[in-house]
Amino acid sequence: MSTSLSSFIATRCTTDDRHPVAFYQLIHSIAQTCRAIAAAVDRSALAGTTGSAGVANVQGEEQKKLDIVTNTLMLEGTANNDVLAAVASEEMARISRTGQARKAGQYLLLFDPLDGSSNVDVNAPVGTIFSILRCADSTYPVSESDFLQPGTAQVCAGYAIYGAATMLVLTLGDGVDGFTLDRDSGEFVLTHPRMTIPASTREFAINTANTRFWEAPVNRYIDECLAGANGPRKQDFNMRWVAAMVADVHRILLRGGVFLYPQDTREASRFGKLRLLYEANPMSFLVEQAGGMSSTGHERVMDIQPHALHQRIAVMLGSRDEVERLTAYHQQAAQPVPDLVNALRHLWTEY
Ligand code: AFP
Repeated sequence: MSTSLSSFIATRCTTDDRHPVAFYQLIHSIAQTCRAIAAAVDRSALAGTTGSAGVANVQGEEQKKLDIVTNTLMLEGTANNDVLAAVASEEMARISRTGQARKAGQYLLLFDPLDGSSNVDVNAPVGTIFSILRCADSTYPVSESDFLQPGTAQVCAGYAIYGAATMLVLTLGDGVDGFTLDRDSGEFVLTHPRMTIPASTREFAINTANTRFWEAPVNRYIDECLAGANGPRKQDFNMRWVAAMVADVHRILLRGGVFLYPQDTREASRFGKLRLLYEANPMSFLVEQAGGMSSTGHERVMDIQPHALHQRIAVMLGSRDEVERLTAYHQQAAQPVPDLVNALRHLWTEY
């Protein structure tokens, strides 16, 4: 017999005493909202909600009409939850419910309501990414600094993908489960229990239009993949790029692979394109829970102490063997100068 998301959550609620009932109701509300977002995406061409809204978000990026519609749906869909202290969104400059008096045992929700929103106009996959943190008990009202917790503090993360089918993929910190929306019954049904990422892969995802801006370790890694069977890797690689992180990560959760959005030399202070709190941390949590790995090239993404709500970060995640290789290339690139100098000194004294 198939397991619905509702019964999956109900079972967790009775067997897992780490969280109150309202926490599981929050996950249920997020799933219901994702169902509403799927319908909004589905109808966008008919409803006239494709294209640009003609305004920019806090990061100076053009907002699509659906970015605004889906952000409102997420805010409204989670509004009536007693344990939700405050909400932060990639589409909002400030947190919602600022200054609210907090109660003990509350949570914080962060989300990107429509990841890859430009894809909507070309009928390609998009998604919603979310992350839940505990809100520290304190006498102060909830503020932005409450959200600045490392990825390791997440208690739940997930995404919905609106593609050929709508799916919800979820972790509560003990594995990853995938549910497919049954459009007839309106229920999410467990179709992909215990998702795991194979350790090795021959598939990578990166926007190669940025090649000239990458740092040396990333160029080395991609050059070696492209050299295929005749190169040092001695095997041919395949490449995919959907331009929606949700879709690229979903493919990796299903069949392995590695996804890179590295730091590049265009804006030295930006440290990458993807948002740490709304994209990198929740996806890293899911990938690690599925047996994969996630790094900036220099450190584990989930260990980073955030300093700003909309902070950006470099991300390399997916199959363990490839992410380990990438971090090794970054380590090697960080230390050659003294070694070279010593080797030259050694040669010089021998002569
Ligand atoms: P939007 O949500 O603003 O469309 O950005 C999507 C995204 O952050 C991420 O989902 C993609 O992996 C990445 O941008 C694609 O970026 P490029 O357009 O630079 O390839």
